[in-house]
Amino acid sequence: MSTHTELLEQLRAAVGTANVLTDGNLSAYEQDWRKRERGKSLAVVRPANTAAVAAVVRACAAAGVSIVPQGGNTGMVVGSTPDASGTQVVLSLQRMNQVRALDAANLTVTVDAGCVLQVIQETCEKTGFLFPLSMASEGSCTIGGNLGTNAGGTQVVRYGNARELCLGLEVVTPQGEIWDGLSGLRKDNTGYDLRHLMIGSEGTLGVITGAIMKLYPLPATQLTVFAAVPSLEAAVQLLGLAHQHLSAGLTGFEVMGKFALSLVSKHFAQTRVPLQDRADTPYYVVLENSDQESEAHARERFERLLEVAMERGCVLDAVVAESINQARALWHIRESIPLAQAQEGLNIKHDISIAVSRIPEFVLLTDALLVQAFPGARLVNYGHLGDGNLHYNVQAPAGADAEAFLRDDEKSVNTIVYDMVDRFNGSISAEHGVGSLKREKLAQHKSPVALGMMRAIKQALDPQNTMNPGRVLQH
Ligand code: FAD
Ligand code: S2G
Ligand code: ZN
Repeated sequence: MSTHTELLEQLRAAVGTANVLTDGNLSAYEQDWRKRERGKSLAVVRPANTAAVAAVVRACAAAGVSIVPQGGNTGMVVGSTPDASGTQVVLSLQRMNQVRALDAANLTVTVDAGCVLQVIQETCEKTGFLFPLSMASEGSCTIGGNLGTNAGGTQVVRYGNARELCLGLEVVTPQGEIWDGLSGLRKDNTGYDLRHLMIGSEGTLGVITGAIMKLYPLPATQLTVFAAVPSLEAAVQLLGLAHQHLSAGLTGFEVMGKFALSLVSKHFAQTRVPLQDRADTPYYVVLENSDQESEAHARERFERLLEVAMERGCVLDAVVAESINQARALWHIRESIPLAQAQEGLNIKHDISIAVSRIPEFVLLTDALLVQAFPGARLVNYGHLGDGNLHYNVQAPAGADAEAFLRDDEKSVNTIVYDMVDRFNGSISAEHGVGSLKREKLAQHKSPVALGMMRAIKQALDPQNTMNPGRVLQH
């Protein structure tokens, strides 16, 4: 019997025959969300609990078969799908999807890794708490993937990213041992912080099976505005005023280029985008304030901010949401941009971070280089300006063959953008991680000392290189 046949038998014994998928349409597990690469797995395995995950990992380790941990498969850098060899096991956490416990006094919630982000948000809200990690993929992404990629989203400016919201992990190591780090302590200085080593490791150092996350009180008031601004400089100025006037209440600050919004109007006609007819506004901002003070006080501060911003000319016009539904509609516009881009076709993504103060200059210089080098290419610029994180994406010229554009031009587009990111001391991946898509770029842009330390950690924890090989680091 071949090792693969033997292994498949062991996997069926570990998780049940129905949860070892080897044929039929497995594209949900083998095709990445951006449709950049289609892999082929030896099997997709869906364990129901941590002990079963450990049994799967042990069996694969003994057979020398690689594992690709997978949550919602919404990742942007081809990190959660198998390669084309047909020899890797996709370990899907989707059956481990329960909220395990909520501790009101400790302000923590303990969840299975396969728990969908939106389910965690809604479960906590029902019990009067806020779990603040939020992004457009929250209906399908899982907390395990959020921690695997150290995801950011639209409330980082107030609450931080997945890393800052995590107090502990349960992990199955590449050798199939279970590390229970679910203490939920806010202070614990006993040796290396293994939790932070695992967060952002993109499934290359172990399988996260559980997590304990911070909770916050639900805000008493939420105020949201959709503003038309005359330039990126004005958007940065508005951010400064928002920090000044709203202080800790500033919860979200997103910038959207006019062309990015035009894709939303084009592909989602039912989504009304306000203030689009202004010829003098290349950029728009969605800004949110939320806190515990009374509606009257919060509104007074919010309106004062907008007054000063208009006096200073950094806001030309604005729509303030008059209800929670209107606020949701304004956020829905912002969150529709990546979906509209996908409808428009294959595109080149740059998830970059630069010091906020330098973003306007970065965009001015890089736009000019790209427009000159690739006439007709369309720049879809938007993102989390509050954290200095832009989704500086490039779409093929209108009517052009997008596949050919990526095949022929992606490398040189990336070189222009990432060389400029280096010049501005930025990061080539602010929140999506490296996966396999940016592995070469990481090798070029990260310092040799940093890469050496990462390789030493990978060698120490996964010497067989069976945990998501070829992601983050080259073989
Ligand atoms: P997957 O895609 O399944 O996996 C992602 C990575 O994590 C892979 O390397 C995988 O191996 C690893 N992994 C998954 N589960 C585990 C586990 N249990 N243990 C160890 N490793 C694991 N991302 C942002 O940061 N901010 C955004 O604003 C944002 N917006 C998005 C909007 C849209 C429309 C889409 C489609 C994606 C967006 N993303 C965003 C990207 C994506 O949603 C995040 O990277 C998310 O964290 C991935 O979660 P997932 O469960 O889908 O993980
Ligand atoms: C977002 C989605 C990825 C992209 O919506 O904030 O992270 O660039 C992005 O489309
Ligand atoms: Zn984002």
